[in-house]
Amino acid sequence: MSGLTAEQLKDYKKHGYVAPIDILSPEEANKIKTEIEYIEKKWPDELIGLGRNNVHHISPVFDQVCHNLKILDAVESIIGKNILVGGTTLFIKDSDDKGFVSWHQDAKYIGFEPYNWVTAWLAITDTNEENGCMRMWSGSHKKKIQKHKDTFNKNNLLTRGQTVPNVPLEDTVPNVLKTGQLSLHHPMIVHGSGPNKSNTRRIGFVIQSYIGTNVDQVIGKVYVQQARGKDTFKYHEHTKRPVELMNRKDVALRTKANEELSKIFYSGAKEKGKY
Ligand SMILES: O=C(O)CCC(=O)C(=O)O
Repeated sequence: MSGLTAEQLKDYKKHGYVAPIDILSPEEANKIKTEIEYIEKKWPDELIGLGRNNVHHISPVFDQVCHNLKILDAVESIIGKNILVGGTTLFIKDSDDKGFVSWHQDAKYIGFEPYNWVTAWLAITDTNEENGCMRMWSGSHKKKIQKHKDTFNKNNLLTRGQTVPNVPLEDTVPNVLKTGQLSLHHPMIVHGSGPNKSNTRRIGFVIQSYIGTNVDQVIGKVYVQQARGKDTFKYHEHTKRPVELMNRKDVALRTKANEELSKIFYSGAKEKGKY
């Protein structure tokens, strides 16, 4: 196992995230972009709204990313050798898109406990300050869960526009990634991202998240895949990996998985947003 270097692990522990990690060549990442464009053309409703979630259940191309050995080696360095894929999300910002992601902590609303999990953000295109890369509040993972305000702003790409107020911008760092590079972030780190002011699309494929087998879902239900090691805890329903794009049974499974995810994300919310 190659995994993170001692330096990278130190960075993760100190700052709450580590980046950049080289995973895919630009050509490999481009194949994923092509898969997105193919799905969007053939099934225009499939990746929008709630459909941005769990595409790995219906597409072998995305499924293979979740089981990429380089990613799993890096993840193993953080959460140990018994690893499950707990879900995925496509964060796409079209050119000149007003969409943004408010400051938030994933641990606040995702429902995975204990926090032996990590989120993997893979750049399918270059991602930088102009096109709305993530910004990380370095070291904020060491604080408690912060108070979030549900804003339901229509341009917010988070389900309920949950927002941590008063983030000191001077302590936040842009998470700039080249196509095919990855960042790993801690459940408690406060992070967000601005709009895409460029004339090209910004695409992130996010494994949200890789969870240790000892991690339960305390708000609702998730469907998991075994990525590495053994699951002796058996908290979750395990699913098969897809072998063809948009197989009928896989599509039905993804629909169920997304309905369950929606219940988790909107648990206790006063209204529902578009994701
Ligand atoms: O892609 C983005 O801009 C934000 C993604 C995010 O918040 C996350 O992966 O936890």
